[in-house]
Amino acid sequence: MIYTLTLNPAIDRVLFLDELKKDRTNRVKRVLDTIGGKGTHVSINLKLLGVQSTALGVTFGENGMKINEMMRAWGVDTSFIHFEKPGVQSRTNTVLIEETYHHCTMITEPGPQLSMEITEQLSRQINGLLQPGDILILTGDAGNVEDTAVYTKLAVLACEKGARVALDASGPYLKQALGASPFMIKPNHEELCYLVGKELITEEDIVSAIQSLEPYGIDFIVMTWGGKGAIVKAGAEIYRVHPVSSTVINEAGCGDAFLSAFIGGLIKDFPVERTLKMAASVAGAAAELDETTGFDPARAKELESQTSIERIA
Ligand code: TA6
Repeated sequence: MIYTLTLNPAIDRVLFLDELKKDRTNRVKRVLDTIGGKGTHVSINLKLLGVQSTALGVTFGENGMKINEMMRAWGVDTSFIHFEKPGVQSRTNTVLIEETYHHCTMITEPGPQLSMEITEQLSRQINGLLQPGDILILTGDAGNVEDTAVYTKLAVLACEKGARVALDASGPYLKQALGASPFMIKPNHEELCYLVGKELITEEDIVSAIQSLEPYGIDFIVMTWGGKGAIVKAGAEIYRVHPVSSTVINEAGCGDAFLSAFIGGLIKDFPVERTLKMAASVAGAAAELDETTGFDPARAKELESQTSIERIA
């Protein structure tokens, strides 16, 4: 079984306007509320790929109930730890889509603060659920958690249960959890630069940065690169995954889509190149949707023929 964990899930409010004009009143053309938070997206995308998962996480108030309902509406099993606290809600993130110039700007709220106790509660839940061979996907912002070692502690626990851990986190949370032997990490370009402590300009810079993480023994390092595709270490090989040319409407969530399809390919035991083709095409199809989650499987299939993967190391 695959479990996703979203410590700080969100409603994504997507606002469509022609062009944002600062210091002016901007009247949006369209508003769309969709599900947000990375783990939630991974569970939904896996469902679209025919792969079952259970979405774990922490939700608050009416927004939290809405997130749970939206996940159920997608047919995803959930087991969120839910709190009702006066005046506290799961967050709403805002995605500004400027249609004139195809800009996609994400504005995330901090979300409700989670005290130290949440680590214990999540540890008990995960300890009761995980079986050897399961996969736990730790993904999304953890800046709202008092226990900055929460990802590390949960990853160590998962490994002790014989499960594998995939980590899609940023900043200190990613760096710290490397020591907990994740089998996969999915930094974006900026997060990889932070991880190795330097600006990575060229493909060669990125390859050597990925190789410098060798001592951590991570089987898969998936660096997503926005509109430039991805660079992926799979075992001893490193691949360049070129972006498919899709009609980009909303880039938010494409990294989650890429990660979902990559995990889906591993679960289905696809050869690496086929897994990478599927990941690139699912990410391309996801970019064509107004929503920040989901993708059109038929469109992803169409785009697969346009993917180009090359081994670069
Ligand atoms: O990757 C897209 C997305 O999950 C959006 O849906 C938005 O909710 C944001 O990223 C959440 O990211 P964060 O790192 O704040 O958890």
